[in-house]
Amino acid sequence: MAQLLLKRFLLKRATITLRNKMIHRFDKLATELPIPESPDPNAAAAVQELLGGKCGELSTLMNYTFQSFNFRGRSKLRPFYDLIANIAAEEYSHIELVTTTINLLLTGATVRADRNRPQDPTADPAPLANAIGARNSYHFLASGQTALPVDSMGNPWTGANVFSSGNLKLDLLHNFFLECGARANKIRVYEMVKDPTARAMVGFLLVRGGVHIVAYARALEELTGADVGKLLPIPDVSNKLFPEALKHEAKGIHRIMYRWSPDDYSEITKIWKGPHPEDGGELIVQDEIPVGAPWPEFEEEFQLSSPGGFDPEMLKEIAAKLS
Ligand code: MN3
Repeated sequence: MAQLLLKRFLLKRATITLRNKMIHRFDKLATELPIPESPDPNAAAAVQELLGGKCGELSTLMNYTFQSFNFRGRSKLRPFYDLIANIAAEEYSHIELVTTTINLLLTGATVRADRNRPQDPTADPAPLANAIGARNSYHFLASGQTALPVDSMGNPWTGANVFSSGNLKLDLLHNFFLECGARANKIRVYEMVKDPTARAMVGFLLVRGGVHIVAYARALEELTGADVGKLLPIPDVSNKLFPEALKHEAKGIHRIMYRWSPDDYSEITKIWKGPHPEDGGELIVQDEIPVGAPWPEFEEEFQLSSPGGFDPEMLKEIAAKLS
């Protein structure tokens, strides 16, 4: 999880004080993910849409990041700047979660070679035989059975997905649209993929993405007076129909905006307030970030690694030549 901090630095040997932007990173996942029942490379391919698709987490992360970097008139419009910058920080934890889901689904998708024996490429079936039917070949050819910044069809994520117009009303409308598009994709992936890991990830992100939809709706309401909340939900399906989302909503997580900085972004309280447009519960800003969950342990995939073990004598020889 990332935490964006704006911190004052006094340089010891300089007379100037710099305001330095930083990221604090915590080695935790946003929520706990169960281990898949079985490897499922085609489910992993579908989940890629939620990472590198037009409305995927890379897009939400980079849209809000660039909009916050480019934001002009911060003093005058501070609550809106704080909101966009703060949500950008949370999105980092979402790319971690989707990436981890893809990696869990790809683990064991091919027969794992033996660490102590050289892999026989002529074996029958061939070591990567199981990959031939996988929808995304890049998972096996371009990476060691890991996630990539691509969509569900293997198209690379692109900066063309970033919209940063310089007009706050337009950017907020775009962000509202982007989050609703992301929600539609999450629901469709849920309906394509039965795997409990993918569904746990989607359930959690439906709830947190829902917070961001409401946040941009509230921001537009503050800025213009329009009742954007009346449009919700888009698509017209309640999160409460998804057991994996309902679990988090029961804890009130759909009404909480975390403040991803110990000192900054405090003016989000001027936007994140009042009743939730769907269930009427009170919107709450929480200063503490969530505790998070440990990353799962991933074993090596030996068929793609360099030959296991090394000859100590050979290493000595090389070291002698280099010295
Ligand atoms: Mn997100």
